[in-house]
Amino acid sequence: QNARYLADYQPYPFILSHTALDFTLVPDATIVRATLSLAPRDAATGVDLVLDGGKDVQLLRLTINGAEADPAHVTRDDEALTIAAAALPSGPFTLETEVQIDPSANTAFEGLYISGGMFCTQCEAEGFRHITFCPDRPDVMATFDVTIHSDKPVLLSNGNPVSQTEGHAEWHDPWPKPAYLFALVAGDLVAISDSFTTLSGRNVALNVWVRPGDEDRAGFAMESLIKSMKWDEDVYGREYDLDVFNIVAVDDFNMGAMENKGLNIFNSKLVLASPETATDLDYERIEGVIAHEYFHNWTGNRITCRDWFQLCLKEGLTVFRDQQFTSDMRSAAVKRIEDVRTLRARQFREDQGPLAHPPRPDHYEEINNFYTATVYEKGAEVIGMLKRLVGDDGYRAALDLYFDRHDGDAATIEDWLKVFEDATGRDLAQFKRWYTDAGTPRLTMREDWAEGTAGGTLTLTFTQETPPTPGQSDKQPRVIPIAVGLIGPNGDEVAPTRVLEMTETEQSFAFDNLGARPVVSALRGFSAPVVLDRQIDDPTRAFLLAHDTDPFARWEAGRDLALSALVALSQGQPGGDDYIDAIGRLIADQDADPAFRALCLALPGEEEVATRLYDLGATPDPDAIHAAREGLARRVAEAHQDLLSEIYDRMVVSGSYSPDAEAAAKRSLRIAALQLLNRIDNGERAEILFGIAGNMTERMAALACLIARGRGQTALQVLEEEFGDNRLVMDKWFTVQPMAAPPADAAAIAAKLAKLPGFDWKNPNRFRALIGGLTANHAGFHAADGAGYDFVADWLMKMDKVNPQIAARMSTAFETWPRYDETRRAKALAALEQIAAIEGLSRNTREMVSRMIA
Ligand code: BAL
Ligand code: ZN
Repeated sequence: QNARYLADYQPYPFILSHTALDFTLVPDATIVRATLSLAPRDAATGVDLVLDGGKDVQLLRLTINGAEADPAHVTRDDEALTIAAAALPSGPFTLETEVQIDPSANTAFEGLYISGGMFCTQCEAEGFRHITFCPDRPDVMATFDVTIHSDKPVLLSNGNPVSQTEGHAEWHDPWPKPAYLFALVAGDLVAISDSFTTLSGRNVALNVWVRPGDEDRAGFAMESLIKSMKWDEDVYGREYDLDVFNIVAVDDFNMGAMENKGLNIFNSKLVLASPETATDLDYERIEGVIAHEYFHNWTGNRITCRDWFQLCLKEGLTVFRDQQFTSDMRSAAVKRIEDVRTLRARQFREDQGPLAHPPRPDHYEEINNFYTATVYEKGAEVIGMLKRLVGDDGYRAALDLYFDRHDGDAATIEDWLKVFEDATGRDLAQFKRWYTDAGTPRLTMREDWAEGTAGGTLTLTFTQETPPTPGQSDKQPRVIPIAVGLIGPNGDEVAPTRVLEMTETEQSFAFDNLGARPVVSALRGFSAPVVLDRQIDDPTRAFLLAHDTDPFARWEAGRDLALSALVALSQGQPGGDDYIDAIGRLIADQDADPAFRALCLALPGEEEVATRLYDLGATPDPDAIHAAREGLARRVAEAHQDLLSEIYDRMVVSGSYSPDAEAAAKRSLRIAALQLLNRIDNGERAEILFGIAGNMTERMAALACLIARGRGQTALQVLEEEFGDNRLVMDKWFTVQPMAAPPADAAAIAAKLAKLPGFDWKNPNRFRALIGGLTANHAGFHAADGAGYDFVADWLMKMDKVNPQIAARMSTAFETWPRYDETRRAKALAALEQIAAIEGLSRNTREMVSRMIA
């Protein structure tokens, strides 16, 4: 009964036109004076004024139009301050509050808190109410003036600087924004600076602020920002709109980063990078997340969400835009494969379990629990489908209309779909189900071949069905764009990609005038987020892996071949020969992109095999899956030892380190070869590589190989001696040990690491590093004795008291528990029930755990 419902939406009964804030920053007694310029939306209604405000906000003074408010008209509870209608003027009025807050006690990192001596904020989704009283909802938008008094040398807020003197700074943000986009930073910081000239010729000052000593690791973030600004102008025609753009790196941060207007605040792991400390993946993520936050300036800030149910309006679109950006900066084919892998690993998993929800949920208890793969990644997939259906020109016309029509608005999914309808003339009523319905559709494909005098006809019949999800038992058919191509028996493409538009539960599509029966390349580019079922044997998969012209479909064929082998092997049946042959041919192909070969060479993860087994109606056995995967990897290494050694020796990138796609691709292929060879050389190559590699990408890969072989101790010690004072490297050190360990040891290793003084668990990155390291070890976390479950549950209970957001997010490690055998299910359920029984459990964790138990 604590849920909030989309259907209950009402506009806020007051208009807030301007917010002036004055901060006197003291770690345990910060004073915030807020001046809100308000007016009743409808002068005749005479409603009470309800301002959000947490119990950590202590009210010192309240005036209305300069006069002290009569206490009889003011009521306060743990969540709000209410001023009776009788105390309010009938026209516009000014409400001033003075409150005291304690940033030093804020361990939840929502609102104003302190990280490494620096004051900083995180207000999305509902953090502003921990700073002062206000209407803390995204459809209430105001211009802001902010004054900061502090002895910290650097004082930042949103918008443009107005004045900066010692101990004092003023900022003005001319763009109306909701409170969740407010930000403030005060600290001992240094900037690396640059500038950008926008398409209309305005000069923007750019700064990346870091702690002194970190400057030499901030250059890549700045480069990424400049590339993002240019790309958004070139591809979407979007220009930046303030005189300054600031990015600040913070060590304690619940999320990856935050798009506050003109003042993006980042988790330091998504800003700081040097070849010695960051991997290629870190660099790629930094580039992508800097872009993501920058792109929010238009998709999120200039056009925001009416309410939090619409979160995917800004997040799905902004993820889609950052995916496009990365595709343009790097390899589009590789990026698509990586995105699909992430989608399946995180979002399909979510859709398949008790936490399934639509991209636009219709109710929630705690909005922080809905920053999910469904809202983000599936939200992006839905936009990809829209683009596929309306074409590139239709998409651009719709986006232009969206920016024209809704600039300055707090918009909805209905507004979003309407611009596509108006720009393209399409009816999107059925398409909307992608936003409102949970679950991953199962698409079954049947092939019928008929010879005829004018050539053969291939008829493809598709059936769609979406399994029930919590609260949604009956699903209607969706619009599914299915990209299909045909490959002739000689390996040539006989029909280029055609997008079939499926709208019915069952539907057939014919391809005429074919010479001989072709092989179908289906769901090219992963044209829709569905599970495709088709009758296909391993030789046909191997044929597609060799000949498909669509890189995604080609990779998928290899993936399916590997999965079919691993499914068989984990069930004690023979398998893998076709895969081993086909993969040998692929890696011998010197013309193929190294990154693509690396992706094909990496075996599917154990969790992915578990998912496939579950999809097939079997109960996954984590130990059997682990053994099957280890066995197959060893057989690949034995069968292709010479080829793999040659790749390993040849894919050395000469010269100084560069994080660009080409160099990273070579390293990824080399590492993929190393990981296989590691099964038969007992870690010898890994040991040498760890000692000589000049970059963290190869060193971490080598370290993981050594740990997997039970000989990581020396390397771990070396890394600790070299980087003991570098938090980001030490996070990797904490992650890799339980993650790469033999499963039987993983929980014990995690428990040992948790006792180290360096396990600064209140730091979200360190907590995620260790707990996430264990949960990423599939057979380790799901150990039959329940040690993994117990360890994680204990830490979630501890963290919940300090930082509920992090505890709730990490609890998703348990979301797959219903898949497993009875013993594991009983142990996982007992762990969840233990958490649920805690008195004073946060709303965040309570909601997650009760959904998982339900
Ligand atoms: N808006 C929260 C962080 C992000 O998605 O960019
Ligand atoms: Zn975002």
